[in-house]
Amino acid sequence: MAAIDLLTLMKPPPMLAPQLEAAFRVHVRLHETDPEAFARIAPEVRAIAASGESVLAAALIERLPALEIVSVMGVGYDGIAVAAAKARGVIVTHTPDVLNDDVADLAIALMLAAARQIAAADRHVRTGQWPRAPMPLARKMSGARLGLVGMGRIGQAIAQRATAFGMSIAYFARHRRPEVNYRFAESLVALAAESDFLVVITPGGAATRGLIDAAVLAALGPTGILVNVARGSVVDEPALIEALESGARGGAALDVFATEPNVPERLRALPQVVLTPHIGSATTETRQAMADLAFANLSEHFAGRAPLTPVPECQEAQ
Ligand code: 8YV
Repeated sequence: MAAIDLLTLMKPPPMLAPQLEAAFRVHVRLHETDPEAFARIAPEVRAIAASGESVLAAALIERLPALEIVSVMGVGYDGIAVAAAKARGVIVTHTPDVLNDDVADLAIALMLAAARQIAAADRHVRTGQWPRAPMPLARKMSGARLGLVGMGRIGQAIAQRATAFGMSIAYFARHRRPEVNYRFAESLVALAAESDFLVVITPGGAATRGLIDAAVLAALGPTGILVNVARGSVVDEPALIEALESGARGGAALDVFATEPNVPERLRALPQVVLTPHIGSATTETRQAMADLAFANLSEHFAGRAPLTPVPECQEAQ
């Protein structure tokens, strides 16, 4: 495969870079860093490596006549023009399942952090406030009501963990999932209205843009806690900031944002909000598993076999 040209849309992480370098002629973000050099190699590019946050527009696919496969190291691929890739016979792969545990673990950590005000408590100790005053009382999580927006593989992993906290669980998704026993809410607003914690774990992209809007936040109420471990695009961020600024005491815990890595100053100023920098899958173990699967998809394809984990839209093509 060493003679195969591969373009990366991201700076390849350390667990993926050596595998790619050993197997391909790797062009790291050449379309952005050196458009002239890119124009020379573009007709030869047969593979793309991307991250879950990468953007691959149809226009770039059009410039790559020899492109065969796009391997995303991430479960989300909302930035990839899958329809355009498919129309050209280009297969898109991603890395599902290997990150379910980590993202579900982080969702629970954020729920606890928001309810028990862990970040504020840490600041309370560090800034020497403890001798002057106790922390205000927090909110109990065990036994509370969890509403899940999305009931895919990661949603199910979150629900499984929440069960151990004695939480009652309901969900809303585009389709009811007969294989799970959790209660299906008739609408997102209805789910929000009956939840203490609303956890967002649904794919990003056009279909879910701004799904968590002012009406959903109003239904969640001033003491409800919003947790987002999906994509920033799913939450109407200005509406969330409005709700929090106008007295939502429950708060929010967010791992993803509308325009990463930039987080609005108004959001950062809110003490009842816990913020993490898109770390859902960011453990050494999981990132290695994701890199290995992203690489295996490429190597299987170029060995003449079907890639292991094509995105759903590309599965019938196999
Ligand atoms: C990573 C993600 O941020 O899997 C996803 O969809 O958002 C994350 O796991 C990223 O894709 C790592 O490359």
